Amino acid sequence: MEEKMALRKDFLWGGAVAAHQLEGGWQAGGKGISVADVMTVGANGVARRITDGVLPGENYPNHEAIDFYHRYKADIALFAELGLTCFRTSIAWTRIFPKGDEAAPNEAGLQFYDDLFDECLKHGIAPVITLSHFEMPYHLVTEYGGWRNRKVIDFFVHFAETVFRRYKDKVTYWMTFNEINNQANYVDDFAPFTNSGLKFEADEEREPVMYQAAHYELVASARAVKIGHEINPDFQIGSMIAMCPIYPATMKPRDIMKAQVAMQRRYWFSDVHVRGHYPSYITAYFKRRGFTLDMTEADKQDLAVGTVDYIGFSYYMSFAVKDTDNGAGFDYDEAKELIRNPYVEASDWGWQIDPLGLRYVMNWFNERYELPLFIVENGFGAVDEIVDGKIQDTYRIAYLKAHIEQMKDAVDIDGVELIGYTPWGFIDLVSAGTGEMKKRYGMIYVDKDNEGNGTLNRSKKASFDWYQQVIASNGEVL
Ligand code: BGP
Repeated sequence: MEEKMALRKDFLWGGAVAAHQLEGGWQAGGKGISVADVMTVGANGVARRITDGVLPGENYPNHEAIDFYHRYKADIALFAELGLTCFRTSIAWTRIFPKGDEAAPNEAGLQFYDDLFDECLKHGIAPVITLSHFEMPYHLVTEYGGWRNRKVIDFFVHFAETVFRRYKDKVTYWMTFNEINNQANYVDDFAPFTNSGLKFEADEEREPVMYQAAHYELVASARAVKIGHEINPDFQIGSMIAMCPIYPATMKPRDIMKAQVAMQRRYWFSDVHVRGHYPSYITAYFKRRGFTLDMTEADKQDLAVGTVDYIGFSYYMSFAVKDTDNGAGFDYDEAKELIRNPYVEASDWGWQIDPLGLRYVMNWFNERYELPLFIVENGFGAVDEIVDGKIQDTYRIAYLKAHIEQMKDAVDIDGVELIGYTPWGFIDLVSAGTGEMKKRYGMIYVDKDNEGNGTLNRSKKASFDWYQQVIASNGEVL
């Protein structure tokens, strides 16, 4: 009989968050203003806006977030009770370099993460760190135009080198940019990436700006990986890709081809991270569209050297496309061709729930790259209600259980190498997409509402007890 493989003994069971979505303390310890600090709440279909941060009456939810900055010790004790063996968070660039272009770092900011990581390690929890999770110093935006400017590469690399040196004995697993490929999907210039707040009338204007900014980020990432490996050869530095597979709506050859091209447009980023060069399908696309990027020989050498050690990715949902034969070849028109998949359910926010898709993408990554995988985000955003003093979030348990089952099958049956699993927002925090508190992912409830009212007290949801036994049994008891 075929022997079943189990999850590895040192499998990292964790939870994932990002600095600006939970820390608060937006001006504490000499922290500078981050792009995330000047973004408004966007809800009910209204996009979050990047402002100058002084609009009267606007709610800037990241200013206080869930006040992890002041409460991290008690929170980490609770994470330890949950049984976490790793904790994925990010370093706020503005705590280390408040404006982003300084030569010397801010010692108070460095000390904060020293204390935070020490607290984790004391509880046997390994920090897993993202360098840039949807934010950058606001000053780099106003002075330099964010990632549209090549100079920002040097500022980022200086930041990366500073924290790599400081935490070289405390952190092993790193990621450079959160969901670096997500910027390919936004119709407007999504603030967390190029950080310019620009609005574009058409793809023709947006795309060259986005690709140029993405190129600078990829070079910055590669240079950081190279330096990180020099500082500590044991560092494991990964890519972080937003993985939403795009299925063809039918077996019609045009739908299948359309889905393949749509996948290429989303996933060329990880090809560059892993292979160290641009895939020919994307350079052919640039040529066809007449995009000429500022890409030097030195950039190409950096990309070739700074390749990643593993693939970190988020997985929440899958998409489906239907070709409309719109005369644009196989270039995908999201507004017209993205369809609702009738075979899967969706969350209140329209995110299509597809556990088997997780196994599918694990195989896709494994076939393509043969690198270890790390599921660094997965979760279910919902409005939770307290009934008799506790949130019985059975819907969240069902979502996570179904995904963990598929994850185990990818390991057991398909032979995929998997480092760990860190469900997103396992403690309630500010939504990145909407700035709301009511879109909750947590196993730990935080008492705070959309308007910012509440005690900020923490309490356990039913999913806390459930995940605790999952971890204790290394995924055997679901
Ligand atoms: C990912 C981001 C996270 C996060 C999560 C859930 O794209 O990396 O920062 O918040 O999605 O998204 P949202 O908060 O919009 O529900």
